[in-house]
Amino acid sequence: MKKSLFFLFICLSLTAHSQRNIQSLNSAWKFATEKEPGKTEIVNIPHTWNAEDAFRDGKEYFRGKGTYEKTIFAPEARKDQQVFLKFEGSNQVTTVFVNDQQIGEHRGGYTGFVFDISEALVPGKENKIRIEVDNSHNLDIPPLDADFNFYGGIYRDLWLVTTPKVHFEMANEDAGNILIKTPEVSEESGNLEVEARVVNSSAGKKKTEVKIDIFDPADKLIKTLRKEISLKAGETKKVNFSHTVNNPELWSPSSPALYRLEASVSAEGSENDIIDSRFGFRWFEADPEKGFFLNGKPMKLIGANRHQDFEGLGNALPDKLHRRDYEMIKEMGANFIRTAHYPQDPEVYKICDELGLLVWSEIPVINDVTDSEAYHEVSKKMQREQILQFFNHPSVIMWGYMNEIFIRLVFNNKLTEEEKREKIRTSVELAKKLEKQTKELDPYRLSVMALHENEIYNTSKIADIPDVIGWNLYMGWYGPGLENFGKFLDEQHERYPDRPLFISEYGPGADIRNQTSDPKPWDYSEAYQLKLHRSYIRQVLERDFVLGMAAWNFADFGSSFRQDAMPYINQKGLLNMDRTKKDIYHYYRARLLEEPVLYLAGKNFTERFPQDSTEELQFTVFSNAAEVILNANGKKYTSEVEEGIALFEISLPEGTHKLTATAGDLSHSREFRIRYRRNLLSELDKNDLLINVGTHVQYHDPVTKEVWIADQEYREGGFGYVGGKIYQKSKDKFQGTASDIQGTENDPLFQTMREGIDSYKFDVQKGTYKVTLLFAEPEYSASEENIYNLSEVSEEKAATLRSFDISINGEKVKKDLNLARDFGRIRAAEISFIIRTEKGIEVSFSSNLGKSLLSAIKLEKL
Ligand code: GCB
Ligand code: CA
Repeated sequence: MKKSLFFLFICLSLTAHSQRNIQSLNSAWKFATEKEPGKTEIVNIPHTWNAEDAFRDGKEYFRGKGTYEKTIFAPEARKDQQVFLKFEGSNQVTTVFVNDQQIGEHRGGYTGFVFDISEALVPGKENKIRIEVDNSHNLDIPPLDADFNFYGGIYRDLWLVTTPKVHFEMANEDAGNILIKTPEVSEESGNLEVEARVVNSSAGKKKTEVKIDIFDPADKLIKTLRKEISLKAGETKKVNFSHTVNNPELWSPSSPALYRLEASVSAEGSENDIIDSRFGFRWFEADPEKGFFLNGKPMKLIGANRHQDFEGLGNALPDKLHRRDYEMIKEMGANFIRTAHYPQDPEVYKICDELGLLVWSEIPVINDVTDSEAYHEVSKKMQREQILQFFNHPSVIMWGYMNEIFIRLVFNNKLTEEEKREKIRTSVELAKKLEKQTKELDPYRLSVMALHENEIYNTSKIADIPDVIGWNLYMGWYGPGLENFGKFLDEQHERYPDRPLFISEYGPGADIRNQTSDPKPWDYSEAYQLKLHRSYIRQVLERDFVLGMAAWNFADFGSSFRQDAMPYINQKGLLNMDRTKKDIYHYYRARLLEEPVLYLAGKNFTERFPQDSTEELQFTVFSNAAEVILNANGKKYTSEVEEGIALFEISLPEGTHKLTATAGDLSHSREFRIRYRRNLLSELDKNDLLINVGTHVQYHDPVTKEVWIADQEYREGGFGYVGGKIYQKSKDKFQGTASDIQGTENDPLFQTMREGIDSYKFDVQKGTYKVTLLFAEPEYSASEENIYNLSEVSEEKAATLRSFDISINGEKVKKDLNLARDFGRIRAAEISFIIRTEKGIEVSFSSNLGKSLLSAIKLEKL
């Protein structure tokens, strides 16, 4: 064919349709696990088999093999096409069989991969597809260990892609097919380098033309580039293009301008393959002294880390929920997101491009490494897949490759010094390999790793390897003192002035059922969450050298071995796991957004119990106005806004009050119910009295809607405890026990308690009452021995034996209560007593051995 004819052919085929066919293969798979092979069910992808058991059985959730099967019909025409299975993510070893022939295996649960099944398919027939997925612990595959669940299954979309015989490369990890680089960008010009790989899967030699169309953000065609190449049968060739766009529209969080590139390859006698990709022009820099710069302008990066699981779904989310999360992150005023510890759904990177969120994406090399060739190779492959798959996204600015890699080593006292040295050596070696690979694949972005607060990262010199260092800092939570955060940063900056620093994680656990105006570390209150985040934001904003900060975590997430206020859930989220917002989310809006924000806090703290009219209550309003007015009980109060907070301390009469905050044109109201503690006993006819013993925290039961008020000391004429101490595992952690209390969902109520308590007193009137005592034995080692056998009990056992008697108004109602023996350890127990009194109720506790305990008490008038 002459050249002109050849072009005519191309033009004709171009006006025809795109020949690549992409269809989802999500529906109706026959599925079973090796745990229950007889139990097959029909499931849809995205799918995980751990959506429930990871929250029911804790760390015992099923990790093993699951098998997916279905048949697909391959039309005759498939003979002339290439057919691929394209996975967006499947955890963690995936093996594909077509008609029982093994096609391939992919290791790693967080990146995409593609299998060419063309040869194995029989055209004109039903073909059997079997996919085995295994999420067993595997020493060769990161993550080995982490504070999140490794849900098994094909948990992201699965696609069936058919292309013409001559097509853009699909194989392996190059799922992006085309790399768009912008090595030099300025206001005046944007340099574009495009690298495409074309494959000839046909039996003969092919003369092809590769064409690139570039469209501006208004989708106007601005340039067409062409190249002719010829390919031998079976050959793959790289094709490069370059172009300069003058005065490019720059991509940024406030103006996320996206260009688009369409690439097509056409070959004589064959149909076109067309693909497209978005990209953007921006440049950035991390200055160790002045902080982060985007497009030449300073920008403090502020945002959050995000895990990919969701209430009830495990990690198997529809795209819509991924998108919704990032929309909420943007609506919070954030400009930054770290994809927690692994690459996320492809949809995530698209939406970050569209919304204007800067991204740190990392691979799950976390907590520990295996000193093996295999582990190192899988890690490298993951990094390669992540980089190539998400290369074109202007939102991505940093590639991460390790998180807290020495944390297991530091806490593992079984390792010998020699073993520790070996771990350090192999980790440093791996970091060097990953750094090298990252830079080879992508010299245009920053490399980064996240560290926990420990000198070992400096002494091992691992912290000298990447461009940027992220510190995961938990002062005021795992360690003491909020102000130690800033001190630590200053010290690091002074010692390593050339190292750009980022705060990759920070935040306390917070449970919306726990409320107080007097927050303390580990009380899991929303107020403590506010206190910590407020302080950290201030300390970062005071320091130009800090590039930015990412809260841990955007939302609560599943972690099977955790025992927070809600077992199996890490509760450091700004949102709950179902994505309802905690108050702190609104605080970030007030701190970060430029548009006016006003939010009267206390969504989950609308019931207040001051002593009486003399005790002032705290009301908090989040705003970015200079001043906020609060209307309450017919009075107007004014407060200046400091660090996004207007604080009102006012006293209110009993009753229900609608409070209204106003600032400028905005107003926000909320109803609060005020009851005086002084009057609670005289109102027992109407309301029961419930007390969360052993803590300053008020607890809201979301099921019964009951409120258990914070504990108080007894005073004449009132009610409260006498004697004893708040039970605390450690003196700085106001949680009681952290254990998962069996037999209740109200863990925080039972976790906190008073130990050695002498009595609980209520100065009530004559009448009949029901007194309910709530307990939990907090010690795993508590002895079940009988106190009467004490002479036969070893000293060691006697030390863990807890036995006490209970009397009410002088009458013994319970003898030798041994919680471990009578109910079990770490288990919620409740005992109610019906009593008549002429005057007052005194529940007293006397110990036979060990200390008495009380977690909560409820008084009802019958
Ligand atoms: C960390 C880890 C993260 C944990 C977090 C926590 O430093 O990087 O995976 O979830 O702390 O909550 O303890
Ligand atoms: Ca309690």
